[in-house]
Amino acid sequence: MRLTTATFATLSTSGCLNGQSSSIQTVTMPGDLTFEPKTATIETGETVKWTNESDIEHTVTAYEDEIPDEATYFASGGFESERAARNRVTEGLIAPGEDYEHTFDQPGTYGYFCIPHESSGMVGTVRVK
Ligand SMILES: [Cu+2]
Repeated sequence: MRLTTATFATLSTSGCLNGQSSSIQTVTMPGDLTFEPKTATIETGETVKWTNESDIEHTVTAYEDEIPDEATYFASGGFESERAARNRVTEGLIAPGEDYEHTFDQPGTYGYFCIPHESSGMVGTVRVK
């Protein structure tokens, strides 16, 4: 009993000390045309880092009509609209081993996808509490 409590306290303390790194959540692209986890849940102000662990290129592209009204549009390549991202897809590609980050300042639900593999169901969701 006592040991369990002590262990828990230690974990909590290290969590606080690592405030900087714990505010980044990682979503991977493991190579089977998915985002893992498919739904990532974070706190407002936290950052999601998408890492491409596959050997092919992907994008992270928000669905313009599946993000909160007040939210800033986001897409790998830095596009300001889904249309621009789709029109200039090669500029938004995340190469194998590369990553893309976005910080979420507005709570809500965000839908996004990979342009080349949208038809294969490569879509994901970020829930910002
Ligand atoms: Cu993809």
